[in-house]
Amino acid sequence: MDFIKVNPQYEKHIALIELNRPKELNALNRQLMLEIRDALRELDEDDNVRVIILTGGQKVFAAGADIKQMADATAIDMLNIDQFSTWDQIKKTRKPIIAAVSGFALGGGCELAMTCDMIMASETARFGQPEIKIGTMPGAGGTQRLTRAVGKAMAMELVLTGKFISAQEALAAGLINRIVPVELLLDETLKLAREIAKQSPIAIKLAKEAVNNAFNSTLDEGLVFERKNFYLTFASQDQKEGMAAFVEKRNPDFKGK
Ligand code: DAK
Repeated sequence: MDFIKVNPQYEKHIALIELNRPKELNALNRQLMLEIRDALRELDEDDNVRVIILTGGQKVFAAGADIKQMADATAIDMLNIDQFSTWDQIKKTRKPIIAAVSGFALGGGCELAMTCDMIMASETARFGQPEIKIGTMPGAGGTQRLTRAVGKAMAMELVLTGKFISAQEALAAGLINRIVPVELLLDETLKLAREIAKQSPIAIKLAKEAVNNAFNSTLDEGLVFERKNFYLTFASQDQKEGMAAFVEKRNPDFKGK
């Protein structure tokens, strides 16, 4: 791995992926994206991992796709490069992924954060879809996920002007989960990850799937989907353990079975 650092057991059940191309503000070149894809695939299959944190470190999350690498591409080059395998892998990762964003999350960087399940931000975080300023437009979900997260008015403004918003504005718009001081970003993200990692991994997986399904279905379809996943949790030992622990007034010990 040249452009990311991966620690599958940063803490018990919590994996950390760190983008590591600091001089280029973690610009997402093709190799970096493939490295994320491969790391996520492995972590999703690793039974010891329950939650994945994706961060760019304290200075910058990612300033977008690598403009220098894309500048001379033709439409057919863009079509032929299998760019979506990474984005598809993020989307189909069944374990929760938390983005920890400090500094710029722009273009593909903002899209990367939005493809994760939750976003923790430091007070220096800046979000934007500035592709319009370089003669193009978002291509990895920016017009779709941003609009669903913040609504049409703000999404339209960000996509059509390329302006950035602060962490405070992103919080008010519902794009992120919370804002923490820069030096506490990883600690606070770990606290959230621990809260999730101690739950039943089976229930977490099924619940994540059901929430995501809300974006792709009518209310009635979504409710049916939710109900089936709810029933399925009752096939797990974890559900028996969780409810027995409640009755016995003790903490549950979930095994993911
Ligand atoms: N690509 C390549 N290099 C970048 C870069 C980028 N996106 N962003 C920054 N860098 C490089 C700079 O060129 C500079 O390199 P040197 O000149 O030192 O060699 C170094 O990082 C430091 O940047 P600056 O000197 O510019 O630093 P500043 O603090 O002055 O400015 C900035 C920071 C973030 C405001 C500025 O660097 C900037 O505006 N960067 C570009 C932001 C941007 O336009 N991002 C959107 C790119 S387009 C798709 C998937 C994804 C995408 C599309 C399709 N498919 C799957 C189909 C995504 C597209 C995009 O993200």
